[in-house]
Parts: sequence; structure tokens; C-alpha cells
Amino acid sequence: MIKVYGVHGSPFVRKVYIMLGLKGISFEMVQQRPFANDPEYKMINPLGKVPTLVDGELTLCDSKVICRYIENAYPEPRLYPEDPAERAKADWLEEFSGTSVTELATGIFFQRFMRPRVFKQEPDEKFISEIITNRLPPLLAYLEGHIPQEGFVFGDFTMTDLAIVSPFINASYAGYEVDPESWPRLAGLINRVKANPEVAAVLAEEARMFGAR
Ligand SMILES: N[C@@H](CCC(=O)N[C@@H](CS)C(=O)NCC(=O)O)C(=O)O
Repeated sequence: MIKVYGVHGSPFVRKVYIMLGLKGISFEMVQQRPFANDPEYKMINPLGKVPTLVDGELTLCDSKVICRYIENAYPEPRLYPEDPAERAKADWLEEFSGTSVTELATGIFFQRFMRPRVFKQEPDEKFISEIITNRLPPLLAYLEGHIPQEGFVFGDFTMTDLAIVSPFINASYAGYEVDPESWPRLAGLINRVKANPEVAAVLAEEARMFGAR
């Protein structure tokens, strides 16, 4: 059986849990905390990050790579576009969302949620304000230009929609919501993705784990 090392609440692990759920693939969740500096875990993932997927002899260490593998190995239902140009656009939007956007959106989450709870430190509200006021808006404007008014980026729901929305789920745990007045398409996409039953089921588990909502 496929094993996924990680924890609920990570924007990257979330993608993998939800994708496997949407494909109807059974898997074992192996609890692995990020930032644990666990030498045994680093034997399978040299970066020590989550998620890691193990499928038989195969071990993969990055959510984008893992999701591509799942799509290729278990094609139904399709969760990435098949057209080469759309597929390339999907790759770019997932890369952009998983790097620059995640760094800022989960920066808010890290400061307000992880620092007090895990590291017993005060959040840096000046840094958070710099993210919200100056650094995030240009990225939100870019995403806004790639999201339709209704439906999903490629018509039907794909992993691109989840990849775009996932970092903002973490930001929402820290009290940040995308302003629907300024970025109505992104705010609408967030709501539509959260309404997907498989997404909602994983978010319910996260809420249970965080003891909130
Ligand atoms: N590019 C990686 C990023 C994974 C990642 O940064 N995961 C975080 C948890 S949300 C982590 O494990 N951080 C621990 C660390 O950076 O040491 C992916 O897409 O899987």
C-alpha cells in the first residue's frame, strides 16, 4: 500500500492526501512532523520536508513530483489537463503557488499560528503587515488574471485549483482571508475548492486536529 509521510495542516501534504482521495486510492498516513530534524526520516527524504510518498520500491520527496506521479500511474479520474499547453500552464501555476505564494501566505500562518503554538514565540506583526500590504498583493493580482469568474482554471476541478488555494487555507488559519472586493476571482475559487467534498473532508480532519472551527 502507498505510504505518505506527513501531517495534516501542511499545504503540500494536503495536496497529496486530497489527490489520493479523489482518485480513490487507499494509502497509509505515516505521521512525520516537519522541522523534526529526524535522522531516520532524512534517510528517505534528505531535505527532511513533508510530504514523502513511498509506493513499493519508489520513494518521492516533493508534492509536485508526487502529484505528477500519481496522475501518470493512476490516471483516472484525470486531475491535470491533458493538452500540452494547458499542462505546462498547470505546472507553472503549481510551481508559482507552491513557492512564492506559499512563502508569503504560509509566512502569515507560520508567524501567527506556528510560532506561538510550536515555537512559543510572539508573531512578528510588522513582518505580517509587510506581507499583507506590500508583498502579497502583486502575486494575488497575477493569480486573479488566471482564474475564471465561475468554475475552475481549466473548466473542471484540477490539481491546479487546489495548488492555488492550498496556501490560502493556511493563511486563513492565521486570520487572513483574501479580500473578495479586491480579488473576487481568487476569493471565489477558494470557496469553490473548499466546497469539493474530498477537500472538505480533509479540511474537517485538519480542524479536528487543530481543535478549532
Ligand atoms: N517543495 C516541497 C516543499 C515541502 C515543504 O516545504 N514542506 C514543509 C511543511 S509545509 C516542511 O516540511 N518544512 C520543513 C523544513 O523546511 O525543514 C513540496 O512541494 O513538497
